[in-house]
This record gives sequence, C-alpha cells and structure tokens, in this order.
Amino acid sequence: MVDYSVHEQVAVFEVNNPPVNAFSHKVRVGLDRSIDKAIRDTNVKAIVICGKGRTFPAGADIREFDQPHKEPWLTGVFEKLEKTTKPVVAAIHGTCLGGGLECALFCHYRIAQKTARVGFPEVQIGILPGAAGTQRLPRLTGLRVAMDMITSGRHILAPEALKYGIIDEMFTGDVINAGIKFAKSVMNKPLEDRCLKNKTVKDADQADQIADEFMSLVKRKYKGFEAPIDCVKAVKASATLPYREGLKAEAMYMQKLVLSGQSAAQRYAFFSERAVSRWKIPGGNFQTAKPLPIKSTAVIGAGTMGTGIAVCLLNAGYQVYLLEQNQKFLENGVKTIRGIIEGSVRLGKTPMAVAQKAATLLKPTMKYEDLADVDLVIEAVYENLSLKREIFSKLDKLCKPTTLLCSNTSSLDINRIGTATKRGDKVAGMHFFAPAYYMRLLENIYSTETSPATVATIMDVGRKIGKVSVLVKSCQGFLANRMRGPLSVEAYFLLEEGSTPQEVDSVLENLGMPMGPLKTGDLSGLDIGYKIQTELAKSKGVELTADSKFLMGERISTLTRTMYDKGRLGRKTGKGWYRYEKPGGKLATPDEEVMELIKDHCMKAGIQRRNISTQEILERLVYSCINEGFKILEEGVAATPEDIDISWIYGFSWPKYLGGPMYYANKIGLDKIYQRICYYHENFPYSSHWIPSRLLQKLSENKVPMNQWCSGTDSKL
Ligand code: 3H9
Repeated sequence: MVDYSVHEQVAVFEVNNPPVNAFSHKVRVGLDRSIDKAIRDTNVKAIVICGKGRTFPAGADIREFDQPHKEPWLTGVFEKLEKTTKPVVAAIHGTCLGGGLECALFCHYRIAQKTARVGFPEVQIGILPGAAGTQRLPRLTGLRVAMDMITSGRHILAPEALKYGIIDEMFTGDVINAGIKFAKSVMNKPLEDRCLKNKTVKDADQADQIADEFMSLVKRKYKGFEAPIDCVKAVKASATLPYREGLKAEAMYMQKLVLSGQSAAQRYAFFSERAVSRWKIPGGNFQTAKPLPIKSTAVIGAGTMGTGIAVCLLNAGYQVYLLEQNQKFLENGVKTIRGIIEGSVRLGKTPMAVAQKAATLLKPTMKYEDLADVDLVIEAVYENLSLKREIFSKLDKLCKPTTLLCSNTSSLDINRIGTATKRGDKVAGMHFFAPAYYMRLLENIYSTETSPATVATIMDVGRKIGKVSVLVKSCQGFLANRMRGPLSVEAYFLLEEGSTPQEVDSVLENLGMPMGPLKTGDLSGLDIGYKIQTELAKSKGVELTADSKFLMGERISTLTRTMYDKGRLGRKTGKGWYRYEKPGGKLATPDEEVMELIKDHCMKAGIQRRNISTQEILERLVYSCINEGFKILEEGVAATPEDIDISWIYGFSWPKYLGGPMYYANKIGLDKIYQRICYYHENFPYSSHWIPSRLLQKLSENKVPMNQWCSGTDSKL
C-alpha cells in the first residue's frame, strides 16, 4: 500500500492504493512502517511522500467511515512524520484533497505540479478536515482563505495554492524526480520553523469579524447543511485557541458531524453519483460498450431548452449547428446563447478563452441539409409526438448513417419516436432540466431498440458537458417527471381540501427543497398545467368545466383553470399562487385574493375544506412520489434507488443531506411508509398514484436492506 525506496539518501514513500490513493487502514499502517524505517536508516537524510499513478492521496477512505475505526489514526501517523528530524517533502500531483492535503500540511515542505489541485472537500460529505486541517491551513493562509476553502470545499489549482503559501514551489515533469531534487536542496536545514503547529494565524485579531461574515454567508448559501457551520466554528478556533486546544475543538465538531444523519446521507449521495455511471441494458453495459467519437452536433429548436443545450455543448468544445425554422427565431436564439455565455464569463464561471472558442463553434442555420454530416443531433422542439416523428424521419433520410438522433423530450415515449426512423438503434432521449446550462441532471433514455454503443456515447457526452447522467428505460414521463407528478397533483388537492399555498410550500422548503411546488408552478407558468390538462381531456374526448372533479375515473383538480381564467399565470403576470412585485418579479407574497378564489372554487365544486396538519401535507407530497419511485424501480425504468435519488438531487434540488427520496424512505422505515400509503389509498381511491407499489409492499414485509433494492428484486422476493 506504500512503496518504499531510497534514492541518493532520499526515502521515497509512494502511496499505492488505486484509484485515488485514499488513506485506508492499510495505507496508514504502510505509512507508519515506512516512517519508522526511514527514521532507522541512517543513510536516509530526507523523505518524499507522493502518490503512485494518477494522484497524490485524495483523502481518507470514505468507505471506512461506517466501520469501526482501527489504529493507527491518521493524525497520529502524520504527527510522527512532522516529528522526524529529517525533512519531509510532499510532492503533489493530481488531486491532493482532504486527508491528502492534511498529510501535506504535516510535511515540512510542499511542492506541486502546475496542474495539481488541492482542497478540503470534506464539507461536501457532511464533515470537516478532521486530521488538523482546520487548525493548520489557517496558519499558512490566514483565516479568510482557509474559511473560504474549508466551507466551500472548492479545489484550487497549484498557481493559486502558491499564491496563498499552501505550496512552496511548482514543478513540471516527473513527481519523484522533482521530489528528490527538492528534498536534496533542503537536507540538513533546521525544521522547527517549518512545522505549522509552531506558527500563529496572521489575521487572528479579526477572528470574530471573519467568522461572523462566513457564518452568515454559509447559513444563506448552504441553508439546512450542518457541516459548513461547524467548519466555521472549527476554523475560528485555530485563531482563538492554542494549537492543541484547537485540535480538541476540531475533534469535537468532527465527532458530532461524522455521527450525524446528514453526513451519512451525503456520503451515500457521493457514492450514488458515481454508481449511476455504471449502467446496464440488455446486450451491453458501461464496461463492454465503447462510446462513438462525437465532434460535431446539432440542436433543433432555439427556444429556452435548445439554447441552454447548445451552451452546454459549446462550452465543452463541440461544434453546434443551431437549427430554427425562421430568421427571427434563429437570431433570438443566437442572442440568448451569447447572453448566457457572456453572463457566465462576467461571473467568472466560464474562462474567456472558452467563450471565444464557443463563438467560433456555433453555426446558426435554417437548412436541414447542413446537419447531414453531424455526429449527434439533439431535437428540442415543443412536446408534440407527430412533430417529433416528422423531424426524426427527415433527419433519418438526410443524416449520415452513423449520426445519433436524440430527443430532449421530457415525457414522450422514445420507442414511438424511434419507429419514425430506420435507425432505432441510434435513437435515444437526452432530457435536460431547465435551465439546461445550469441544472446538472441529464436523463438519458433508451428504447427497446437503442444500442449499447448509443447509450455509451450519450453517457459519455453527458460526462463531457459536466452533467450527472442517469440512464432510464423509456416510459411516459421517464423517471424524474413521472415520479414528481403526484407531488403537483397532491399540492392542488391540498389547496382544495383546506391548505394555503404557503402552508403547502413551506413543508417542502422546511425539508430543504429550495422552492415548494406552488412557487415552482408560478415560475414555470400556470398556463402549462392548464393546457396539459385540457389537451389530455380533449384527447379522451372530454370537455372539462370549472367544477369537473374526475377525468376517466381519476380524481382531478381544475384549480389551474380557475387561475388561468383570472389571468393568474404566475410570475410572468405578476400573480399566480402568490403576488409578485411586478410581472416577471421574484418576490412571492401571500395573496388574500388567491384564497378567495380557492374558497369560491371549492364552494362551487362542493368541496368541504378542513384543517390539514403539516405531517399530512408532507406525507401526501413526498410519500406519493416515493410510492411512484418504487413502481419505477419495479418496472425497471430505473435500475437502482441511486438512479432515482441522484435524479432528484440534480434535477429537483432535493437536499443532499437527506440523500434523495428513496434514501429518505429507507430512513423513515418502509413499513411505516407502506402503511401510510395504504391509508391514503383507502381515503383517496380515485387517485391511482396511491395504489401501493407491489415492490414496496414486498420489500417492507421482507425487511430487505436498501443495498439490495434494484429492478428485478421484485421477482426474487
Ligand atoms: C477526509 O479526508 C477526512 C479527513 O479530513 C479526516 C479524517 C480523520 N475514499 O470520483 P471518481 C472512489 S474525507 C474512497 O469517479 P475522478 C470513487 O468512489 C475525504 N473512495 O474519479 C470511485 O470509485 P468507483 C476527502 C474514493 O477522477 C473512484 O474512487 N476527500 C474516495 O472523477 C474514482 O473516483 C474527498 O472527499 C475516497 N476518498 O475524481 C475526495 N475518493 O470507481 C473525494 C474517490 O468504485 N473524491 N473514491 O465508483 C473526489 O472528489 C474524486 O473522487 C476525485 C477523483 C477528484 C479524487
């Protein structure tokens, strides 16, 4: 786990624990033994620590957090390093993160390759740098930089690390050679001044002010998360307490966080995010199928979704043909794309060079013929199956045989789009979430025809454009929108039965979602729900009226119709479920007029209003979705609960500290959830989303642990 060698009186410890050289128990033992060996060897005059393969250690081994801790402790090993009378040099390449950076901060010197990154990402898994990181980094950089790095978890590149004094020197070329060369240059130099524990924090006199500033920042920016708050407190302790006392404070906060439910959920989210890339469909999987090369792409439709998708592709360096049907739409689309990219450059999120390159890669066009040679087309026109089929049929005829044809549809069956072509194997869904250039979820959808190579390619494109891609089997609404469906429906029923919009929204906001379903409705526009409902009714040959309560035997609410008739379309008209300061405004205020409308609607429809508890609102909004989630798993639309949870985290901003709705269900207990679903099914027999999932029933009866739930579990029980 640690390869030991000696070169020209320099002992080299190469941490060898692929893929990221994490400090597992075996690595700690190996490092401890290596230190003893180097101390004993009188020929050794200096030590270099580095990582074998692609990186310096990227932290403690997160998988060991749930196991009983085994000695030697990380801090104990690092302290032994610092105590040696031989200079220790951390030679950094790749990613030096968390416990890896803490190790480097116990070394007497740190040098890094120019492309290396350092950081303390612990906060993202709900903990803090608990091997003295909160006490040592401020002694190098001052409080302000340390607070920023530790509370945000951001990684910084070597040049920035050099500026803050985190590293002493940058190098190019081979890590071991650079380490040995540097170590030889510092042999026999005094080490007392190189031990960070002996240093003071330079801006300690401003500790209160800086800590207050960061405390209010993290409470605003990371609302609901516990770790950023304890990070601020621990880092402040580096300035207000002697080193040893500061370490005790750090240990106390660390202990509290490690045992918290939030950290467990965030660690689950960390591994789930990686697990979703290990896809499998009939005929192939992530290991057997190779992605096809994609250089040029096309986006059809320059509306909100099309332009957002184009920005993602352009920023990743793909050539993009943007196709629209008329000059005006095309010009507007190009203007929107430029605006998004320029805005991102102003915010420092997109480097100028990337923006300049993107401008050259964008090819606006109104001619389908221009798409003949592209490798990938993403269609983003409005949701109409016949229109999409027409477009796909046209593309099939004119594009080269290898072109992949994908649709950004949010709900239409990919099988039915694919049959409009003679290349069903190269047709798939790539469903982005608005705003597409910002939201990280990409829902990739396969039909019965889609080939493993096509799936491998769209998953690869997703990764390259910085998305977290989840693969799902085609069905109405796919995973994300299908599962969220009951939430919006239940929100309307709750309004009809007695809740206010703010009561409904605040339940989900208190849970940690940034916005409740009614505020989200106001943001998207209430005309959308109204039109979908009217179209659906029409397609079934039914004419809805303001007091219709059923459609094809299913309970419905026509509240959105009432809102539509009153011109309350949401933010865009300055009033929806809330009142806004102006049309297009963002500040939502409760509105008495809405309550009057709702009460009037209920009276006309003969709906009796009552007091509804917060717990009932929570259960009806969330448990209804969880029930749908189990049906999604049961039908194999999603392969694992991780796919579902990651879709909610990155598609609907579900708080990571609750791990996703399926994780949340497991925490509450499947038997409890199942009982409540049965209760609501009994009380609301005309809402099919309350029909209990068979899989949920079996899992709860058999007490199956969460790591064994996946599509197919049903048949094994
Ligand atoms: C810590 O250090 C606590 C200390 O302060 C105090 C202790 C007392 N452990 O992301 P990738 C796995 S907390 C175990 O796909 P990339 C990962 O699951 C730690 N496993 O690669 C995946 O496995 P699989 C602080 C880990 O190149 C594989 O490695 N450090 C760990 O896109 C490849 O990962 C962090 O939080 C780990 N620490 O990105 C760093 N890290 O193949 C977290 C990764 O089975 N890690 N794995 O799915 C990262 O940010 C990224 O993995 C990294 C590489 C940037 C390093």
